[in-house]
Amino acid sequence: NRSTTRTVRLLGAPLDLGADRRGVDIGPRAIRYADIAAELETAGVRCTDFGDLRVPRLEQCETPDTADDAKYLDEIAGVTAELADEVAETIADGDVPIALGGDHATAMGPIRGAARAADIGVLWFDAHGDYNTPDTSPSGNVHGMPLAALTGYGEFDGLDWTATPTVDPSNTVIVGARRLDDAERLALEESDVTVFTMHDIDERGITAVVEDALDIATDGVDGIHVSLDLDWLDPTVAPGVGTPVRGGVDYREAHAALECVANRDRDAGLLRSADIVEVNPILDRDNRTAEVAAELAASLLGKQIA
Ligand code: EXY
Ligand code: MN
Ligand code: MN
Ligand code: MN
Repeated sequence: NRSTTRTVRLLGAPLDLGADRRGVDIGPRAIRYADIAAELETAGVRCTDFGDLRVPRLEQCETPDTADDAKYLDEIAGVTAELADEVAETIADGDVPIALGGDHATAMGPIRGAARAADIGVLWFDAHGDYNTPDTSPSGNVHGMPLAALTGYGEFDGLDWTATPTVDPSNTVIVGARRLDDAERLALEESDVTVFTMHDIDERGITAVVEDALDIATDGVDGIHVSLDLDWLDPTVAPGVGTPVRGGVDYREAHAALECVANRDRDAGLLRSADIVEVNPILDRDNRTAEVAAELAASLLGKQIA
């Protein structure tokens, strides 16, 4: 049980080198304009904002070869290493870091940072598996690969840390998957990562699925990281994403899911860090997706909505 007021530290990471569609680098700003700070305060936490990490602009990077199997991997490795340091420092200061992406390659930063201080499980809310490797990726886009890298699957040239798992695959759970590439699906089946699809949510309901996901993610570890890809939601609710897939969770299900996490956190003090990624304001309508992102952050931090 938690008696003192927690402080969330926002860490902006305008990283767009892992995705094809331009605009996801404006995500952190849009989420701030959606007033994530005020939303978080309604959840009873303090909120501080450490501004944005410096990210190389795509125009200034060397253009990758069309055959490049992991585009901008070096630059992404550099940015996420810095973000990992910021996250580790935040946790050492006793605060809760929330990284604002940026594309989903961003998540390598906070998860690497949080895993330095403790053994953690990961809840990965996403339409996708993000379990491709440079060998299996159909696109060469690194935002389709972070979960493989983090669980030590596949070969990532020049990323030494991927040789061993940052998080144990048996404490890694994907929730809401509905589009996996063929090789990715096979690799996931052979892995110890748990995948709950939209089909599972249809059949069993969101809260039953998330309770199971929490049991798995928290088994034998000290805490969890929550990775929230806005394309987890249905595109009618969150249109501002680069890789939308129909048939996602609705607004109520999304809040209910994060409330489950918050309830478990309230009892056990589990939440070490989080990221909110893939908000693309260029593709959005009236900043709706950033607003949903800000509200979901509040649910994750314990705000109860009616
Ligand atoms: N599986 C596809 C790829 O690897 O290219 C699409 C990945 C999208 C990844 C994102 C945002 O969750
Ligand atoms: Mn993703
Ligand atoms: Mn996704
Ligand atoms: Mn509720």
